[in-house]
Amino acid sequence: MNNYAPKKGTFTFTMIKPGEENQENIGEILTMITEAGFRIQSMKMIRLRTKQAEIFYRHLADKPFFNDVVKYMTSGPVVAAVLEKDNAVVDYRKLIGATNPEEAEEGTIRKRFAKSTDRNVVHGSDSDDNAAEEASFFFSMGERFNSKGFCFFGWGQ
Ligand code: IDP
Repeated sequence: MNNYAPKKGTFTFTMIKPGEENQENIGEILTMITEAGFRIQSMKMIRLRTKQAEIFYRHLADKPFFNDVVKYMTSGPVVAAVLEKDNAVVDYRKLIGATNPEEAEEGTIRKRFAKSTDRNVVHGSDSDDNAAEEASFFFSMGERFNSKGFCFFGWGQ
């Protein structure tokens, strides 16, 4: 075990969202992620409770679609992962594409797999601060592994 915390800017957080249509594409989505140069630092399948989804999406609490987002995100398991790469947040937002898949560029995950904004297949953190917060919402430092296979100790981010 080493005593280094993962440095901000070197990782992002993602979820593959619930639903049969996403479950059948988990393998292909993970392949797109690793082929784009991201290393998986942590990963698990988990079903969010309502309270957890409300907290995770609290920045949308005043939006008319908030309850639908919470309902959908708790409707089945998600695949949660921390992804490591230089410039991870920005590069991953590029890889997933625009929130509305109709506006997503060719070659992005949402363009390839998403049918609509409310079921847009993947989440990706939108800032380094949020990546750190979202990663620790799901994973302890003992569940995050560096490229040598050691987990982080977790002082500071
Ligand atoms: P992002 O996922 O691309 O970062 P956010 O604005 O943070 O986009 O919204 C979070 C999630 O809320 C989106 O991924 C999408 O599932 C849902 N969402 C955003 N805007 C709408 C909308 O106008 N209608 C329905 N759902 C929406």
